[in-house]
Amino acid sequence: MSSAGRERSADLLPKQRAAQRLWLPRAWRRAQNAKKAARPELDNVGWSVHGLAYIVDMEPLATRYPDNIGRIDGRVVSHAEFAERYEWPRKPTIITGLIDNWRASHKWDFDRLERKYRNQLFKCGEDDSGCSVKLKMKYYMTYMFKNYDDSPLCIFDGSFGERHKTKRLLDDYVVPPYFQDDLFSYVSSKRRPPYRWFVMGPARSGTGIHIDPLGTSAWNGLVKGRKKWVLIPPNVPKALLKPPSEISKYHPDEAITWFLNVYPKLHLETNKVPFYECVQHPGEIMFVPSGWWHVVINLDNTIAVTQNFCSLNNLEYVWRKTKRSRPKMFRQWIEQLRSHRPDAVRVLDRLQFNEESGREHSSSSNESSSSSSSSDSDSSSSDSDSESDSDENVGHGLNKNESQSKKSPTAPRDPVVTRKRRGDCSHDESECLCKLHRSP
Ligand SMILES: O=C(O)CCC(=O)C(=O)O
Ligand SMILES: [Fe+2]
Repeated sequence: MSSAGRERSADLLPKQRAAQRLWLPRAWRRAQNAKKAARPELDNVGWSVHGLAYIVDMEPLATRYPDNIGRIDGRVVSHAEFAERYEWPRKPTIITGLIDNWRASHKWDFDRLERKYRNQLFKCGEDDSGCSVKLKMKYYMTYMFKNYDDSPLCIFDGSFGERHKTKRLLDDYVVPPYFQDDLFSYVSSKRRPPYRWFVMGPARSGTGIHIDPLGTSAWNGLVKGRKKWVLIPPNVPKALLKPPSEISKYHPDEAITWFLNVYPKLHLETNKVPFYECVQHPGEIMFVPSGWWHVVINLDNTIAVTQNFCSLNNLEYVWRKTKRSRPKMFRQWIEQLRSHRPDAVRVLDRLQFNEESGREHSSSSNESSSSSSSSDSDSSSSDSDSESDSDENVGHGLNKNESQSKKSPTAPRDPVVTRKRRGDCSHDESECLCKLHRSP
């Protein structure tokens, strides 16, 4: 049966109707098993405990608030200009004009994907012991099109590019030219952290508030549907961004909880927490710079691909995070960079020098005392806390951020702060939302 049982029964021939009667319960059982494994805490109450599918209209999220994020045409803006205007100053933006040329723009529709990958397993969660929870594409599609869950299961598959039967998806998109130089490609494949994900999910699913892991930046190319994004500068304390615990008993870390409870407050207090927000449309690529908080909710059934990377422009942040949380990988990686990338060596030498000369101590006193970032290992933070140590080019407001001086991507940053912070995410695998814990 095609199209994941999406046809109305009245349109079906009797034979097809019989097939659907058998098919739906099986697909449903498989999805129930996956849901049970991925979120056992919902076993007693069910996945639609708040009835959000019936009471939340997603359209106001799409239309009520104006986009305040800039867009650039990826066919017109050169790599050097992108680095200078966005990557180096860590300014989020949406890139248009590149996805039209991807094969995915015509190959990744729901029916075609279902036909081509119908029996392939895709990861849509993790169980208590950190093992992947997977569903065949055909079952996931049925679930996606028919669910009424508050915060539905979402495919977030970080190993599609490694599996024989799904790696063909790699041929359907092109890493945007701005992001092709990934210094993590010098990490051995055994140790390299997951870095690319195939993402598919229905309305109300999404990704709760987090910072991407290891100081990496990310791009997220949307092929189908719409995603609503909010991006908040690195220096904003986590405490201002978390849903109140009494409200979010069942779905504390889910994007929908954030949009229903925290987002309206941010709008009332825009002077307290500056942020970007926008609706990403099909064909658009979001650029998320290192350290930025972000939260994403799907407004429709969506298909996207996202990759994280380390470039010369965010090496400083990645260096700091990786050194601390992946020491073995770090040593091996730096060795490789030193032998193959003289351009990176200049940056590494400066970081090393600053660390050894103790510069990090001189600036740690600048830390905002209001920061709560240092105090916990919040499950909703992907890679630690907010970056409150004032080393950022990012100002306290977006306007300041926008008017940052334009430095050349290779100009030295000073001072480089490598102060150790308390409470970096302990990466408790059972809780953390970060991409590392969505590993294959
Ligand atoms: O749900 C999404 O598409 C956003 C994904 C995201 O932020 C991430 O993968 O780190
Ligand atoms: Fe992210």
